[in-house]
Amino acid sequence: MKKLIPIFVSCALLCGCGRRIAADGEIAVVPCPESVVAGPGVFVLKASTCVRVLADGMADALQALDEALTPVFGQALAVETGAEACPGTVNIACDPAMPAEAYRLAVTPERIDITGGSVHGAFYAVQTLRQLIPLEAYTAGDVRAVEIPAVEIADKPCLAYRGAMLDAARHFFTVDEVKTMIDILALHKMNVFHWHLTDDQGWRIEIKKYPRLTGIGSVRRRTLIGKDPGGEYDASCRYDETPHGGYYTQDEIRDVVAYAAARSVTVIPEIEFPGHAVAALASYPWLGCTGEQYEVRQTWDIDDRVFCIGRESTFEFIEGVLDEVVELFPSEYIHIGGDECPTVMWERCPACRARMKAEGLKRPRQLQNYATARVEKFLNAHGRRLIGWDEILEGDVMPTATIMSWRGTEGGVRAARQGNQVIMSPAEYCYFDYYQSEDREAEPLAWGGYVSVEKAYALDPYAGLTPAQRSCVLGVQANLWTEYIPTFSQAEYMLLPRLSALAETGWSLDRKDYPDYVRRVRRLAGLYDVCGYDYARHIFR
Ligand code: TNX
Repeated sequence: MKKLIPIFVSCALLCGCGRRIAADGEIAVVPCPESVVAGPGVFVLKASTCVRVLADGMADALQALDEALTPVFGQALAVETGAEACPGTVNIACDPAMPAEAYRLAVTPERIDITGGSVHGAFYAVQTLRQLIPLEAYTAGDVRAVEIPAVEIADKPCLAYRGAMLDAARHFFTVDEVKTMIDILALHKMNVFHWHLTDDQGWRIEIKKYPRLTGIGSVRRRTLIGKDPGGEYDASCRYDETPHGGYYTQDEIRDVVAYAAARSVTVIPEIEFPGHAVAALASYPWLGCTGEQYEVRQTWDIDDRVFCIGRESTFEFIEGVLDEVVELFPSEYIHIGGDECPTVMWERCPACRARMKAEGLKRPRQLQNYATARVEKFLNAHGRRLIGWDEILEGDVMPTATIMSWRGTEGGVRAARQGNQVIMSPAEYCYFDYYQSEDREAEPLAWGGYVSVEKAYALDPYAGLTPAQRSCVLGVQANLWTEYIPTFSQAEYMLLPRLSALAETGWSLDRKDYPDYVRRVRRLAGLYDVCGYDYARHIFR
């Protein structure tokens, strides 16, 4: 990721010379605002224009404005506080009568008025303003003034939860890369970063009580490369023999959480339980049913080696981990995974069988319900709510759990019908680890599947639900699993522009229009270039 910081601007500021950049011809904002009314003329935003802050608590919106304009002018605009808006300035106000994430952005030849329902709304107004700045302003150099087209925008999101997941377990991404992901979410007015921190192939979060999780569990000896043989890991497999590892210290996690909060993004951590557990079991063999010493996994797919549900020590462990997790992450929701958890080890395990008997459980699968319910009680006692993948619906799910529907929308529909809250993330629309063009040969190796931008755009999170059931749908999420995504620039390439399509479902569900989105996203791609994000350029040909 390259950041553009022009070095020539100081001359323009000192001598008052420099160029005035004309407004771009069209107004094109992604995700689509609720209403856009173009007006006559332009506002001329200058390096000398003042920002006037009319409400308390707007610091994050102001910071966002600085970050948007510093690459243009080489410096932030001057800031003053005041009780009233002024002509010739950018005014930032708050109207608590509006929904928290709503905003109005009024650009006239006289001034720019930003009004947020809260700092979040004001932050989103700045994200919209970024898309009104002529793209040339970022590259021209020697910029003294930029024209912003006159427009009146009133906007608010349709869905409360607009998320994306990054799998930092299959491949590790640095704190700076994670922050870039958060920048990308913020640009698209997305408000949840789901951080997949543990899996068979790596444990990535420092837990003080259990230091071997990162001491042992954060490094795998080698990594399967090339095509996944579909679960058969034999001599024909090819490996990158370089150890792969990395983890986030608790200080780094606090830093990321604060960085995200300043961008109106909540970080939801995911700690996988009771499946996808091999890295944890490799660190502490007593967490498994047999006590065997395993290696951190080097291949992909589903693994039979999961947490033992028979022993109390497993619950002591997960509660010890979650104690630290809830300290680090202020989010209301904590994700405990719950997907793809085979029961074969439990079936053979005397402790698990004893647990089934003691709890009156008829099928091994119910051990997962039992374990999930215990973890949920623990989280609730800490004032938090549990999210799990749709597998937690199998058996008796607690009515208070939130379901992330990934195996199609069926799980979500079933959950909503029984009154559970739902986040729609069906693989055929939302899995951005799938190929994004039909010509697989021309693409980097991917998990499989095919999710075009058009398909990503077509997600209807309300399909199959009555109006009453729709209120159970919190929102939508894109998932970036990283088995075959070893670098962050490849992650950007897989995310963009598909993430903008998902963002529009979340923000603009009641006004989606694919041809119009295509027009607007072409313009947004220019901003991706400015930000130095990699993206699937061929989609735009
Ligand atoms: C299924 S989606 C998984 C992941 C894989 C992904 C690959 C889910 C909850 N589990 O462990 O990485 O497929 O697309």
